[in-house]
Amino acid sequence: MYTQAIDLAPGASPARPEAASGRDAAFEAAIAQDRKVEAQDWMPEGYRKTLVRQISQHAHSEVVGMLPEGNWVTRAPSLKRKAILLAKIQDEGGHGLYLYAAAETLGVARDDLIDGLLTGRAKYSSIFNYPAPSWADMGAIGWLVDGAAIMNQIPLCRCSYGPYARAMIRICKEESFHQRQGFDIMLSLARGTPAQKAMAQASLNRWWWPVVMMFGPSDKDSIHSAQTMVWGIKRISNDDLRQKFIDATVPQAELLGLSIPDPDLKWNAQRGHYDYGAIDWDEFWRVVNGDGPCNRERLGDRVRAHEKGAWVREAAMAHAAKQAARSQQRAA
Ligand code: BYC
Repeated sequence: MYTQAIDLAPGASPARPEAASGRDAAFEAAIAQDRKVEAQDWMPEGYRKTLVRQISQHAHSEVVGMLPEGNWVTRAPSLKRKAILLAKIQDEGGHGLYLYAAAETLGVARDDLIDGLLTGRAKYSSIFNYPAPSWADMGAIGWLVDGAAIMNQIPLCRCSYGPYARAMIRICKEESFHQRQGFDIMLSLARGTPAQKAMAQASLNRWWWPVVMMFGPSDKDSIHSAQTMVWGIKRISNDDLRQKFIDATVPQAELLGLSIPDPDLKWNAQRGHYDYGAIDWDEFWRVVNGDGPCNRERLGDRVRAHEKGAWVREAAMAHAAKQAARSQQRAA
């Protein structure tokens, strides 16, 4: 997918040797005409840095997002559910890889990005710092977390940066399967025994507000939105996406026969949207800043997995070096 990537020294900026004003004009024209900016095109440093930040945070979220579900692979209630869960988790690892590859086209080294995650320098989505203590959480994560992810990611398929937009197209197709498998788990539980239905309701109660927060701070507090919308990276604001998600999800909860834990949730015919209750932004920022229920556990697990995988990386590098030496010998 990323064969358009060019060979750049890590840290090098993909600049074209043109006069500054011409470069700016070409970039501005691409944005104004809604054309894609590609890796080899000149781009303002702020645009490049913003993309590296967002794409790498997104990649980290996919990788950390494997952890709450990984815990349930050995406890899935049937072979079919286990196979589906495994496939979903594997997809998330794949999404992380497409996204790291997309970030690399901007002249950053993957090792630096991963170091940012492991040292706590880089953010990942707040949502993965919540626990998943019951099987119903596998349903709620797929239905709600992947549902929110799709809502946020569909507009990113139209992002102005080509490699990110193209990665998002494939990711969204897979997320759609993830969302449906989650809803299917919730449906089975909601139509099951009273204890199963209660488990589904308890899970919805736990995940609802963290998922509503996942779209990011309200528009008035979003520091990046104004600029990223001008650049065509973000197409729909945090609050507008949150509203679209709530409007789409309420009827799904009704179909499941589950109630959303928000006493202020009600249809507003005048606005044509659901009104919803106040979001606990203190909780959001606590979690974003490292003090959520599972932040330490998630990061600790990632660091341990990285350390345990050192021998695999070393073996792969040694193999690649051997292959390169052999093809050099053959060419000589
Ligand atoms: N968690 O100015 P703002 C998934 C940070 S889905 C943590 O509005 P922006 C998956 C933000 O980074 C999840 N931090 O920022 C699903 C910024 O801090 P910095 C991943 C958050 O970038 C299922 C500050 O708050 N999806 O992977 O314009 C299974 C101010 O915010 C959060 C993506 O990453 C949060 N929830 O908008 C497995 C989608 N929200 O960076 C995996 C791509 C905000 O200045 N990303 N912050 O230190 C985006 O669309 C945007 O980056 C966001 C935030 C909407 C998330």
